[in-house]
Amino acid sequence: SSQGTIKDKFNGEIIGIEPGAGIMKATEKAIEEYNLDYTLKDGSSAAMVAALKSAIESKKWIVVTGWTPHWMFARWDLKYLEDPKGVYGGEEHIATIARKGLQKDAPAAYQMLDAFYWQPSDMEAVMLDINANKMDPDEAAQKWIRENEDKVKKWIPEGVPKGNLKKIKLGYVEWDSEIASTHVVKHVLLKMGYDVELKAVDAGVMWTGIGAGQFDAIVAAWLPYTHGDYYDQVKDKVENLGPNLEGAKIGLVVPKYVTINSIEELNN
Ligand code: PBE
Repeated sequence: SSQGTIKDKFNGEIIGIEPGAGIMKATEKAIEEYNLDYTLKDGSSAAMVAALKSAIESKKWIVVTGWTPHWMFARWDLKYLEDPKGVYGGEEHIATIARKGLQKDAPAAYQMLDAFYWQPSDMEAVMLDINANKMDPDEAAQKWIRENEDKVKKWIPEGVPKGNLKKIKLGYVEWDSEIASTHVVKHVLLKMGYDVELKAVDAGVMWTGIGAGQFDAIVAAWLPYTHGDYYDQVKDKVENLGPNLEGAKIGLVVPKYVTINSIEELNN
């Protein structure tokens, strides 16, 4: 029989992350649009990477929900499966979103958040220190700041008052990419003399939280696609400070030794 050869090699599974992530919704859509006879397993970003690592160690086939920037591409030889139907939306950016009123309450912090902009390679360096080099996120962020003084200097406004708000609350999700960015922003704000509180939550809570003004800002908005639905629900209540990183992407990722190249081949 010609049935299931490829699918069996993948055990009929796509290894996902936690349910609220945009990439999970996109993958459910991909399963529908490509008519995939696969189960999307949910779990966590850490469990997904652990599954990928152990599959690679035994050269087994595995397909995971992946994204760029991510340290996994520096660590292993991986590739995106082609997405001819464009279900995963192509290239996008990560935006900074502030609550309304932050500019008045903490003008210097607001300006720093507005100026925050870096390259995928910057984010990857922090991610690699945390995940491959087992560094604490705070330590990795401080190291990056030390090594990139020129970039950081451009984000810190001069002669702008700190304002009445002394503590800045940042919401984020514990995705590797967002752990990196949020900790870097935390340490820049600390350098500026603010107190900073980080709150790790689910994607849904991050978005309702910024909409309700429970967070002062998030630097984890994947737009226009991955978090498009979440953003549409709060966009009138928040201030979009624009991209802090360009060249982001989501999709299905496999080790390079996997011999298929397109999502369409998953059912073969
Ligand atoms: N991610 C990382 C997130 C955005 C950042 C791709 C896992 C998501 O899917 O919502």
